Amino acid sequence: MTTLFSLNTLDDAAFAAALTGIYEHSPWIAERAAPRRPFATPAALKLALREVVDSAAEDEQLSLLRAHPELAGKAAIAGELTEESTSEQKASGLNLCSPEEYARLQELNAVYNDKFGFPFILAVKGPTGRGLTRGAIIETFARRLKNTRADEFAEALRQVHRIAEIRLNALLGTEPALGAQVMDWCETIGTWSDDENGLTCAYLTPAHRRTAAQIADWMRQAGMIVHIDAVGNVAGRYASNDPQAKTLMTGSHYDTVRNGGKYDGRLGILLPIAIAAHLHARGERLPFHLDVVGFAEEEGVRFRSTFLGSSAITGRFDAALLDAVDADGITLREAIVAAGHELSAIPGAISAIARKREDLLGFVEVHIEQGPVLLERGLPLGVVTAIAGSSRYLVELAGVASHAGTTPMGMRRDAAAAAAEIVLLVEGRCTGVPALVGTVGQLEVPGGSVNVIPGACRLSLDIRAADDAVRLAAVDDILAGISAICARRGIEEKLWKIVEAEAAPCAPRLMDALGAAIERQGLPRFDLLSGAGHDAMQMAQLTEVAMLFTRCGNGGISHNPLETMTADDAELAAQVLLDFLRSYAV
Ligand code: HGY
Ligand code: MN
Ligand code: MN
Repeated sequence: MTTLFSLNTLDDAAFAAALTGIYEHSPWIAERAAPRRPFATPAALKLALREVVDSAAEDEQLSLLRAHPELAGKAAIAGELTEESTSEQKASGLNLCSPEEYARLQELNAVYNDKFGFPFILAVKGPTGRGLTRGAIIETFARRLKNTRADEFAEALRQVHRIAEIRLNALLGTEPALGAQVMDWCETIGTWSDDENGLTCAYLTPAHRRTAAQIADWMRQAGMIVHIDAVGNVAGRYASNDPQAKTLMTGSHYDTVRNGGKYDGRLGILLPIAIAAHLHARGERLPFHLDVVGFAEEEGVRFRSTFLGSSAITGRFDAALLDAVDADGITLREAIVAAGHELSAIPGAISAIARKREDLLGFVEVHIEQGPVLLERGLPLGVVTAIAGSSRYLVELAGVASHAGTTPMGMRRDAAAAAAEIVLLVEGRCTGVPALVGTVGQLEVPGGSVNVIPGACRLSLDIRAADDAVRLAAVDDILAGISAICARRGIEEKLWKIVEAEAAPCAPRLMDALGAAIERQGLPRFDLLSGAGHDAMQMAQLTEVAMLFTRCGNGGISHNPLETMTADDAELAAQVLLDFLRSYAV
């Protein structure tokens, strides 16, 4: 049985020999990593091997890629695959392709090799290590074919490292049990959606309430005391033996954007539940209450205002929002009543949700990075320094709808043309300014027709920055720019501010504790800014906060069905949070 201890104590040649099958036909990688021993953890060993490859010359990296067989290719047919590749391709049924699938793979192999000069490489055992379906493999193959060579070269190397990680797990007999559990739970609730294609779980819809009930159930099974509060937060407590103990909070949101990903928010709820279950199975209690909150609403999809769940926890819930209406004219108040709460009790029940500062030790949120930074650095985890502040607006432009064929260009009051200038204004103002971003995410011509000049156009603004002064200056310039565009074009503008969230710095003491736990996993601490908003920025109004980021695959994409992560990274995040909790000095 190979263990980390044996790998650390073998001589260099025996070490390299023990890792022969980890990187396909490429012994040079383990040979170069050998002198860096001893490795404190498997994660440290994996990182060292990755760093050998990433620091190698490009032609060595290319030879590594070319050492891999095609999927269901000639080598597979000729039975010339390595033992590892044979079992991996078999685990995904690549040895059982239909004639159509086989023909498609051969066609993709040929085009891919011709375009990139190396074979398509994919960890076919997938995010949980249990195997992708042939359909998912073929879809990924076709999607990555569109990459630039530089991007695809980097992605192919990342897939090689993922294959090596899965092979090392098998060699060492280490399975990411907590991580796989969290991935499975994300998969389960990821199938409950407001519409049949893609994951949309908006506030208090049937899918949202089914998800809440399931999260509550998993909390109960983990030995937690659970209730769902008046705004739909699922609040679970893994209680300390000391009833007077203070409380450390963690959690994230379980609502999603339209057609979103399975891990945004949900990872940060399900991962601490898996930790509570782990502690419960051991009868281990903490010197503080561990409260896990599934915040009911963070994305602002249904009622346009964000952080409804966490704002109730911080005592900053805006009661005026109870009259907000969704696209079907249902008010927030009606939605809460439909979710089973007494109308008369609502205002009091919401204010009763608020937590007291003096009861809390802090709030720590685990969340996917939703960007490419950790992925490109080859790091599974990062410590967040601050969460960017954001300003969101809705803009309505009113021009004159008129005949597309008879109205001379100089006589038009075209609302969509004005909107187009505004999109470029936002892009231009925010480009080139560090840690400032601007987005027009919604842009529509209500009731538009092909042959009618748009008389109306609606759009959204989302401006973010690490520094509030930078953000507010950009907002001022953009709003002034919109007025100038509308004045010049004879367009009437109306705009509503829907979100104003200040940047939230993370607490150095909590960051340091997370960083130390990451280093105890044999990984380097890496700090980074969060461009995405999170419940932690709301919780920062009430207590000190910190965030632990996990790496996102597929180029770091998020708010998209392609959002992905691995069970191994979820496992590392769980081990780091567990260590953080056990080491937390009250
Ligand atoms: O938009 C955001 O930053 C978050 O994902 N709601
Ligand atoms: Mn999100
Ligand atoms: Mn989120």
